[in-house]
Amino acid sequence: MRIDIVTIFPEAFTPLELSILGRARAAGIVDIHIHNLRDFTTDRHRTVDDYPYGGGAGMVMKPEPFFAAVEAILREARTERPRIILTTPQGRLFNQAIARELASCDHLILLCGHYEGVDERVALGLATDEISIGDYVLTGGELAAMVIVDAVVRLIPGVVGEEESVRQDSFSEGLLDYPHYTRPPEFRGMRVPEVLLSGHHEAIRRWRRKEALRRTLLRRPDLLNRANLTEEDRRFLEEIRRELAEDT
Ligand code: 6GU
Repeated sequence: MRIDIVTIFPEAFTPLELSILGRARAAGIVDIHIHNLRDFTTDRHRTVDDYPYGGGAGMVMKPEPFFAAVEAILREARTERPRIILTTPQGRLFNQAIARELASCDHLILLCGHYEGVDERVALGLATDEISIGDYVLTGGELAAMVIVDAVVRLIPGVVGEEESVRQDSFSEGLLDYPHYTRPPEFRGMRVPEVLLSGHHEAIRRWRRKEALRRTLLRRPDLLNRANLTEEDRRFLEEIRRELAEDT
């Protein structure tokens, strides 16, 4: 997969050189190019923003440098139908399903928004997608772009060591993850649940499934309505509800 990022802060993207993402780049699984938006300006001051038509506070990012940057990327990459993603708090809310969809693409171009906003013609005439990473406001789209790249790249086969760990992780099935423990068996008065030390694989599987359901019910009940629940899951949820009622 090829990923191009267009930003006024190219130096903010060093995290993409580290750890799993750094290894995926070194292995040639993903080819990431960072572009300075100012390199696509034509004036002496390399201007990327201007006053808003209609007045009001703050500056608006000019459209021409974004169009010039994408056109230069397309001339170089010659890919068919890249996804061109504008990061903006007004976008579609990013989630695991969107990450999966983007992970199947050959080419992503991410445009990082800033200031009060980006001239609407970038959304209308250039971007194929507008994405937000959550209901809060960041000073710029750089962190959002890195969140999207991280979530997408780890889904590409070969990037994360064990395929199984990607398949089983939180949200891949629409539930929160179960609790994890490692040694020691007791730490500061907190004991590892006995079943995990038992070596009884079926009992461990059942415990993990039930605890994933318990956490989802308590912390994110909204996820349960959309999850694919089995008969066993429904029985576990009944048990959990009964246990909760007994505790009060
Ligand atoms: Cl994509 N950009 C900015 N500036 N703020 C955000 C965001 C994006 N997603 C959530 N907040």
